[in-house]
Amino acid sequence: MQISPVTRVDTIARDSFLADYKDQQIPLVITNLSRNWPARDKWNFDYFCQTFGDNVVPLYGCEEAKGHRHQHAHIAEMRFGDYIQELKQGNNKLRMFFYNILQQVPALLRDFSYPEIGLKLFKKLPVLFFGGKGTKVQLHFDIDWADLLLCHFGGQKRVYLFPYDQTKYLYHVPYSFSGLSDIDMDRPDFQRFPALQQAKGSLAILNHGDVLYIPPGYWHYIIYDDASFSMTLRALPRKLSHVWQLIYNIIYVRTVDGLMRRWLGQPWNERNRQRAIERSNAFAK
Ligand SMILES: O=C(O)CCC(=O)C(=O)O
Repeated sequence: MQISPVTRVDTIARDSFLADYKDQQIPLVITNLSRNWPARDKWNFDYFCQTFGDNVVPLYGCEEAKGHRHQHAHIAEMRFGDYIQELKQGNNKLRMFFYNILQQVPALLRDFSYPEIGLKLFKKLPVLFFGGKGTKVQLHFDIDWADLLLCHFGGQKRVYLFPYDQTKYLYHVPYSFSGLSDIDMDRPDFQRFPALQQAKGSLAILNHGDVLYIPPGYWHYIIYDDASFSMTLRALPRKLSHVWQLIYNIIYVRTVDGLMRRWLGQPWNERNRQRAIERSNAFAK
């Protein structure tokens, strides 16, 4: 596997960002994009507990969904304040995923602004992600083919990134947006998953205040080195081929998978797992 570090800049002009990163589909870490946000000083676990500690939040696991369960179903619900206690005590098996803060806690919107770097950010969908020290988020790409700004807070998080043309090496599970959940990017098992050796990607190490630009369709695998959280802002696709991907993923891929899981359950999942292994192993050298 070839992994290079993602470029880091303090600031970047709109034109350079568009020409050198967005148009070329190259990830970038911008360390000062959130410099003037009140969130940078205010946002931490205690502040969130004061703001929405009593909200009951859906929590997701780190394993793939088994049997008839929908691939994106949550596995538990908890008061947010209790969830944060769990994270502080070392729970790294429960993640908060895609929590829409605009809908749930509009007051938080006053703590940040939408950066002017040439992305037409979709104002209705700033979403939060939380995880405990050691949480790993399986390799996946986002269903909506959006340009993403992952704005990070708290301790360290690492993000492995692979462009979509690396899909063949990444054990993509058919009818899903994920790779096999037992792939561990920190300790890739090349005996079981030999095609991973061919993959070329990059690694971003994020600390408090860093913003990571993730181009559309990029695979990402995330490791929470510390209990921490991020807010992702997104610009929905405008290019026809990307809009088509979004429609295809939402209407066809998700629907077929949902129906087949309900109908067949685990044999459907096993079939897809097996296909992922066969397809990528065919590219192993
Ligand atoms: O940081 C996380 O836990 C997941 C972030 C993610 O997958 C995303 O922003 O698309």
